[in-house]
Amino acid sequence: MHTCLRKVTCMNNDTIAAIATGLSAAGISIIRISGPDSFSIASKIFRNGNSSEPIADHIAEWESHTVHYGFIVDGPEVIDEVMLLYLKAPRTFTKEDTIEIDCHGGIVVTKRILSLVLANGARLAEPGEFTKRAFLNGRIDLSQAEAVMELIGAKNDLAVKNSVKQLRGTLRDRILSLRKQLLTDVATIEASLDQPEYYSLEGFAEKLSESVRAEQEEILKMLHSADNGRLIKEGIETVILGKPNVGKSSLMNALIGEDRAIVTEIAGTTRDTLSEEIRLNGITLLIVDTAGIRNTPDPVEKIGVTRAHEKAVDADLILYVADASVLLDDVDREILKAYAGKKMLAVLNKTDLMKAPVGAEHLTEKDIVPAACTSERDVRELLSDCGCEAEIVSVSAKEGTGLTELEEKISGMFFAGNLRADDEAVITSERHKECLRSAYDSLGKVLTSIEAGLPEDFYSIDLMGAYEALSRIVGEEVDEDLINRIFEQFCLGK
Ligand SMILES: Nc1nc2c(ncn2[C@@H]2O[C@H](COP(=O)(O)OP(=O)(O)OP(=O)(O)O)[C@@H](O)[C@H]2O)c(=O)[nH]1
Ligand SMILES: [Mg+2]
Repeated sequence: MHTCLRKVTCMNNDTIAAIATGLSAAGISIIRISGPDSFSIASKIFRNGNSSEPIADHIAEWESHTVHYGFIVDGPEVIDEVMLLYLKAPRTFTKEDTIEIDCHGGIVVTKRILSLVLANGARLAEPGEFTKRAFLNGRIDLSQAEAVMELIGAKNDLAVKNSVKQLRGTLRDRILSLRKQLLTDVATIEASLDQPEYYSLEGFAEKLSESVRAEQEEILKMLHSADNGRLIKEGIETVILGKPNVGKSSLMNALIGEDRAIVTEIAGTTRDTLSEEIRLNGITLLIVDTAGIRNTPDPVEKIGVTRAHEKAVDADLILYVADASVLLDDVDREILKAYAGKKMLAVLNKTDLMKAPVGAEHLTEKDIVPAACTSERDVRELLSDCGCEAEIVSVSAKEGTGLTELEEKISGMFFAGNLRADDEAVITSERHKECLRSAYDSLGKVLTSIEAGLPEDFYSIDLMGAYEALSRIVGEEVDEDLINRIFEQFCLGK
């Protein structure tokens, strides 16, 4: 189906053009042209170097992958001084003849050159059409094309790294090797059904179930990586939770580096949830400040507390904040019990209040701590009482101490080391996840058939079902509609 799709689309291969750079005043802009008429269009609007000669006669003789200095002209009018990249098929992104014009970055100039290119025979490219052509012309598979899109939209270093891995074909290679294994299984079954005198199926069911289980395990690994995939792509939703006045909003402000949330000494200051995005050691955190948890008659604050709980339920990480200058109580206990199953980090804030005042450094901690105070040990005991497995970090949101340790702890809790060392791309796409799930289910059916002692041709049907589901990831066995929907999400000029 794949080859057929390619043929259909390549038959009416016209020449497309678009502005490949962002439309704002910049040093340079790039106009990209791809398709069979790219060179003839360039020859009509480009004047080489200092010569006043048109280039029509020479362009076919140019060496591929060369850069040419000159001017874009509309008849006698010179529009801009440019560099022109001349790239002959098939060693180009789209595998088609390609021209790139680097012009001055003014919006008006760039648009004017694009109009001129269109007036001379190109059609305005649809969003993602260059990448779509790269896919349809067999330069990249669908997972690589999707990686291009993810790379453009990447919000953090890890997302960039991951999409580059996928772009280099790590996912494709894994899928192809799984598919090869499935085909070998099917071929063995078919051969023995066709020629039972040469191929025996003796003991085959056991071997097959072993190999199907291994394939399922591989798929499961990829599906598990999708949990990380979402966090990499969208960020880790980190909800700050705790009693009123413990310094949640102060911690939020300290982490994002600006006075975003209102801070006062009045308990119950924060009423609504407030989200901010930060990048931390290459990952993205979506930090959510919430209203302090307490039983309150105030209807507005009550709604705030409900919202805090709603956010906490869906959080990827809870930063539970306790105030070192007051005692832990039943509300702390309730909070910890409610979220014992979640990924959590305990933050003991206001530890600056536990320090010896200037001139009294000779005093021991015991002499200077206020009567009501909480130590790391107290927090640890309560955590363990409530069944929470959380590490504790002592900080002062006010003085900014302990924040680096807190940040390191947070990033260490996610993808700890394994993603960096691991050379495999993480699944970030819902589409890939669906295909993997469907392949996994088909393999499950093979196992059920084996256990039920059904005839071998039943195995083949579901093995092929898994094969097809995996093929959809790399863009085979997919219909044109889906292809169009995927590429429509791209930006113009890519
Ligand atoms: N000494 C000291 N004071 C702090 C620290 N962090 C916060 N505070 C103070 O504690 C008070 C409460 O801080 P907030 O950040 O508003 O506390 P909150 O948890 O957001 O409070 P609610 O919004 O009411 O739930 C303010 O007066 C802060 O200046 C800290 O690390 N040290
Ligand atoms: Mg607050």
